[in-house]
Amino acid sequence: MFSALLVIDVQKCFIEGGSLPINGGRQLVPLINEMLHNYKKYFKKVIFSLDFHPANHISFASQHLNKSVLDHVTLNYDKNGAFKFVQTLWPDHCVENTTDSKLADELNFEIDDVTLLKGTDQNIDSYSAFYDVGRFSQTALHSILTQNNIKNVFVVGIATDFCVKFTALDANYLGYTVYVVEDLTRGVSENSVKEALNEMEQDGLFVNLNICKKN
Ligand code: VGL
Ligand code: ZN
Repeated sequence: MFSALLVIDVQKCFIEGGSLPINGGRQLVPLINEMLHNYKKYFKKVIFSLDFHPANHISFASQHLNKSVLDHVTLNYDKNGAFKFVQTLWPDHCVENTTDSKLADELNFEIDDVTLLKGTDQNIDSYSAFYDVGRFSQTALHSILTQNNIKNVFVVGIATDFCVKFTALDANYLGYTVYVVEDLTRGVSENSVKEALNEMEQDGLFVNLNICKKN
């Protein structure tokens, strides 16, 4: 039984200087590198996801009349019956094939690691690295993990309260044993990070796994 490390969205867009900077994002890079240095041998696969949107993506406030960043809109999807998603609106971010969408400089990506794009459909957001927010379509992640006989996933990255949370909850939904390494994540806001950690814990995930050295 094998384990994978999922490094969620550690991209230029989400660190200081990017289009949707998350507090402490840049700090994460050396910490994740140190974790890779110490623990990579325990992971059968290391997978780096990238938020990768078309320039007119539905999650961008710029695509909605009279809406601002952090407003919400309710989107209706009807693929498998009615499904409504309350979409948070973001600044234009992680636009496909821009510098902003690239992995953070200095992140220790190696040749045998996997990258995975998400959020590539203009009409629906995908916080999780497994599914879009309606679970209508999947990325290759579940099949990559299945093919490699991986049953445990460790989740790190950005943002604790969005893409890390949705990825961890979907992994749990798909039957993986999930560990969220809290001190290798950074979130949008303190309150929603707290809520997200609670929500993940309620769902039976192993959160608050802290591996960074404490002084
Ligand atoms: C994310 C907001 C918008 C994330 C992605 O990676 O958590 N957050 N798109
Ligand atoms: Zn996004």
